[in-house]
Amino acid sequence: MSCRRGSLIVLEGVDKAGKTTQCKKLVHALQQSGRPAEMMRFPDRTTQIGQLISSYLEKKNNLEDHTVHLLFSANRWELVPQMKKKLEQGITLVVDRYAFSGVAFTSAKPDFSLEWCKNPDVGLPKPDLVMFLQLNPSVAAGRGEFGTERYETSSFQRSVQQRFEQLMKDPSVNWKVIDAARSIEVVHSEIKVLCENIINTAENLPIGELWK
Ligand code: ADP
Ligand code: FDM
Repeated sequence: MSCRRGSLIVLEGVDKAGKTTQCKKLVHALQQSGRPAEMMRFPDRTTQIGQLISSYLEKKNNLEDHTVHLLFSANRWELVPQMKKKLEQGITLVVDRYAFSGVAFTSAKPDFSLEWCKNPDVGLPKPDLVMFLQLNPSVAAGRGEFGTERYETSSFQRSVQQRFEQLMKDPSVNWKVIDAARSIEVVHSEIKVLCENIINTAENLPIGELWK
C-alpha cells in the first residue's frame, strides 16, 4: 500500500502535568487542519486486562508488583494490531502515556531495575515523538489535590520523575521536553508545531521498534 502512514505521538509526564488536556487539544487541532488523528490512552481500562489494572489502581484488588507490571505491558501489546492498522491507514495516534510510564512507575518501586522493567515492552511500535511535559511538583500541587488512586502521592511522584529523567537520556528515543508550567494555549502551540513537523517527516518512514 502506498498510503502515507500516520505518526505515533506520545505525551508523558507526571500527574497533573497536563497530558490529557494537551492530547485532546492536539487531536482536535490536527483534525481541524484536515489530518486524521485519534487519541488513545494507557492503561486502556476498557479491555479485560485494563479492568484488572483499573481495579488495582483503584485499590479494589492487590496484585504482585511484577505481575501488574506485565499486565500494563500486555495491555499495550493487545492494542498493537489496532494501532498498526490505524497508522497504516494514515491516522496519527496521540497517546496519553505509553511504555515510558510503565517503566518509570514500576522502577520507582524498591528492587526494580530500569532494564527489567523495559524488557516486556521491547519491540512495541516506536513513537515518532515523545513529549515530556515537565512540571515542578510544587506547581503540579497547585493544580489540585491528588486523587485516591494508587501512586498518587508526592513522594512516589518524585521518584517517578527521577526515573523519567533516566529514560530521557536514551538517544534512541525522540524525546522533546516541554515546559508545562506555561498556559494551556502556549503549551498547545508548541506541541502542535512539533507534531506537524513530525507527521511530515514520518509519513514515508517505516514504523520503528521500541528499545530494539
Ligand atoms: P494529566 O493528564 O497530566 O494528569 P490534566 O490534563 O488532567 O493532567 O490536567 C490536570 C489539571 O490541571 C486539570 O484541572 C487541568 O485543567 C489543569 N491544567 C492542565 N494544563 C494546565 C496549564 N498549562 N496551566 C494550568 N492548569 C492546567
Ligand atoms: N501507570 C501507567 C503504570 O504504573 N504503568 C503503566 O504502564 C502505565 C501506562 O497508572 F499512576 C500508572 C500511571 C498512573 C496510572 O493513571 C494511570 P491515569 O490517570 O489513567 O493516567
